[in-house]
Amino acid sequence: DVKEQTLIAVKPDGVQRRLVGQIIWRFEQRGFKLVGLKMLQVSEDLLSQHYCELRKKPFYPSLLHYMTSGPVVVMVWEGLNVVQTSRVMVGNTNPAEAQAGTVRGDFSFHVSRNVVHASDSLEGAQREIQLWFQGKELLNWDCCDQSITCE
Ligand code: YYY
Ligand code: MG
Repeated sequence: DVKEQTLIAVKPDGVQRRLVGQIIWRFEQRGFKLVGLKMLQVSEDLLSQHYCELRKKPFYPSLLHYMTSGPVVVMVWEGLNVVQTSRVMVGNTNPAEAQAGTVRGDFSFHVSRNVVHASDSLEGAQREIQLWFQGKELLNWDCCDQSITCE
């Protein structure tokens, strides 16, 4: 589905380290289409919904603390297999196991400071996009190279 969408977020450590541009560049370079983008200071309420599956984990309190420690940049990217491909581009959750060439493998070494978030499934992506964005914040537009890259 060329209209598949995923949620990518540059976490507070990535914003502090001025990695936003490089991370956006990787998704542009791969050929995906940006359909939503904003910078915000996240509330604990939104984060607890975003990470609802992790709330029993021992690292959960420090995860919330870190994710609310500064602004994040959150994006929706669109394209064929974008959910799965983005996970590959972002790399393993634990940067020690992330391949060089992935965002985490190139920019991080600690699991709790892994720079970026990417939805892990189609259903997860849909849930997260609805949580972070209002429908009107997502643009439906034609990218000029679409007929060349994917049809
Ligand atoms: O989807 P992904 O971000 O790759 O990993 P999750 O298992 O969903 O965990 C979310 C988030 O939690 C992870 O990116 C860092 C943090 N975390 C942690 O601080 N310590 C762990 N042992 C596991 C995850
Ligand atoms: Mg996850």
